[in-house]
Amino acid sequence: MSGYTTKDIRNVVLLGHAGSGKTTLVESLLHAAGAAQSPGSVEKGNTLSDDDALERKHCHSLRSSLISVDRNGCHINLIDTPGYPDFVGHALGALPAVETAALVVNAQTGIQTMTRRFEQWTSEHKQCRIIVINHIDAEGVNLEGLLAQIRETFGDECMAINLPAENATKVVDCFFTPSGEADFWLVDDAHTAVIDQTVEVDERLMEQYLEHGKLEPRALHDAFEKALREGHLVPVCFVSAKMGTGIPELLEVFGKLLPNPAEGNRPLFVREAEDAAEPVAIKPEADGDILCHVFKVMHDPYVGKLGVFRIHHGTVTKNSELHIDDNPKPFKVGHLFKMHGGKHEEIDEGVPGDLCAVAKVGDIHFGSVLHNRAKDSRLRLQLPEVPLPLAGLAVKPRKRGDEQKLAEALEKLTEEDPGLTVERDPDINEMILRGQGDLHLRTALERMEEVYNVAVDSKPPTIPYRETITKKSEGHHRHKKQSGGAGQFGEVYLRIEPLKRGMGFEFVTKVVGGVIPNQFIPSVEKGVREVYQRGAVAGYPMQDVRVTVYDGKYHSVDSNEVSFISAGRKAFQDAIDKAKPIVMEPMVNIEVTVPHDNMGDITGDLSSRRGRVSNTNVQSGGFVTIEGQAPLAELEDYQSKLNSISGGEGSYTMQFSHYDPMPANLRKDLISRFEKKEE
Ligand SMILES: Nc1nc2c(ncn2[C@@H]2O[C@H](COP(=O)(O)OP(=O)(O)O)[C@@H](O)[C@H]2O)c(=O)[nH]1
Ligand SMILES: [Mg+2]
Repeated sequence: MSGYTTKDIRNVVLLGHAGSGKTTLVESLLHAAGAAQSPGSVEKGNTLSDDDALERKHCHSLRSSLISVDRNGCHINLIDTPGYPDFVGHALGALPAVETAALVVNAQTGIQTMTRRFEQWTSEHKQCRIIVINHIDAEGVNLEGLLAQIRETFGDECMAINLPAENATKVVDCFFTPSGEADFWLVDDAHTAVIDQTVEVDERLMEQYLEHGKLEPRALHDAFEKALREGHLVPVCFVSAKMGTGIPELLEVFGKLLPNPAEGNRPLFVREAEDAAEPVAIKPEADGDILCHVFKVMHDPYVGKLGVFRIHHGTVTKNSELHIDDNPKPFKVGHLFKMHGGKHEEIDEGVPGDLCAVAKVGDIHFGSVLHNRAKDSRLRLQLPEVPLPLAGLAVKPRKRGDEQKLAEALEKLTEEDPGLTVERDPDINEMILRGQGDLHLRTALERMEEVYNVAVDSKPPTIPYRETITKKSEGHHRHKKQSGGAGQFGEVYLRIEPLKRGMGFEFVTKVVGGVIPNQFIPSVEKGVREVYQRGAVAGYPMQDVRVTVYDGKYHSVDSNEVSFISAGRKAFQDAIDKAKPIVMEPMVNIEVTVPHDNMGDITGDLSSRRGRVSNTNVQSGGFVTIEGQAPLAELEDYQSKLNSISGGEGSYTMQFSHYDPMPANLRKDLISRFEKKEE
């Protein structure tokens, strides 16, 4: 199958809101290129990219999927991605592996939130872009209006290079050989507009153009690539993935106009150095050292863990020995694969620019750099930032003894998805799975049960409240027991005082004259720390307290460690009771983006959640961003509320800010719940 070289490769990631038709488009492209017998359908669950059992069950993509099409000597690698914001990690992860992002817009629904976000990300990351307007066959769509809206939202660089014709049952070319009549606009005008835009990036070409008034499309190639790289031109194409309209034309555009790996913007590699990281430009040359990066990890039931990578430099063969990041011990590639949805095919070699995979390499993870010389051990690729996962679920195995199985399943899940993390909270002995939102977490649970066969119990994670004191006080306890044999005796006097936020715990000894012998001081501290970690009023860890032990008494026969642990614990508790203890709650900074019309509802809802708004910013396309702060405890169901207010158009991010004292009435609730539990 091979036989192609770097210049024949096109790498394209399909991005767009869920339902825009990306998965259907892949099927349709494969069919038009003669690869698939008949195109699969998302509803029937027989597409190549939605190959996973859960994707078929839910009829939408949950992970990125790599498929290639060979056509007219071009090898096109397509990465299909999920469009739901919850699975954005999979989509963002694929960006550094490709030259071009194809933004798929559903003509029926217009530009939607995720498409807007993807457009922002890809233009920020200097990715060549193309816009594919899909669903042009649907009833009552206004394609002319949509094109105008796209230009208004994403800029006038978005220019049609073909146009719908004969009531959107055909498309006519406006670039290579403009002729025929379109449903709207004049083909010649569209042609001139694209040529004018293209020559603007090349002065010499511009002069030729002005002189002759005409240029061959072939003469335009280099300028066209430059315009794509600079974001000076974003071609727009029309298709119906379902009917096949515009699909052969789109394949032609991919092959003839999109950049090959040598023509795209260079990936952002940096060499880590002592003081600052220096950028390194990598040209895709076949000879010389090997440099790759892993953009996807997947667990296949037959071959195990697969690391899918992009070759940036050199040629990878079965005999290549590659290091992972700064690991001094290389692994041997052994078997090299091309992925085709869930299937893989063994190949002999991978050329620069191509996307390949290796199996059974334990240490490979998302973002790993693979290379063949120690000198490159400090090379890193700058990865797109995936939003910090804040939605959480505390998980534990339903069956005792499944702990190991659960840990393994969680590891696989987080390896596959850069938007998912696992935290262990030792304070409360909880395992917390964090993701982008409710759907994300539910899907992860489902995958654990159905794919990894671990039954899991889950509940909202305990909010990490903290306790502290607000004034100085003193505490005392005399521990004395006389029951039969040896007695127990220990007496402790201590002072406590609040410390500044973030100072933590301090334990000071000011005992004079050995009234508490040195050997028992650690026992006193142990007792104090027990209370500090477990909490004194509501059952949450304390913070920012200094404890000074200054007096006490011991007994030469009856005193022992246990006595002083107990005396320390109770003296500290006694002091806390007199020090006006409070409960503190985590506050987060929240940023909500919604259509302008929803602004009032969002700010109203935030203040009903004890939040406050600090700023609002108008965004393009009729959106606003509202910034503010709110208690984490009030935001548990925020995603679903936001969805219902904004009809699914809204999105939000949040980040931990600081701890604030809880209002007295809410604190009382927490405390009484704790007291009931203690009884
Ligand atoms: N009418 C029409 N429906 C389409 C077209 N492309 C996709 N669909 C349908 O739109 C839905 C979403 O398609 P899918 O490929 O899963 O979208 P994705 O979420 O972007 O991958 C499915 O029901 C498809 O059958 C199209 O060009 N025309
Ligand atoms: Mg899909």
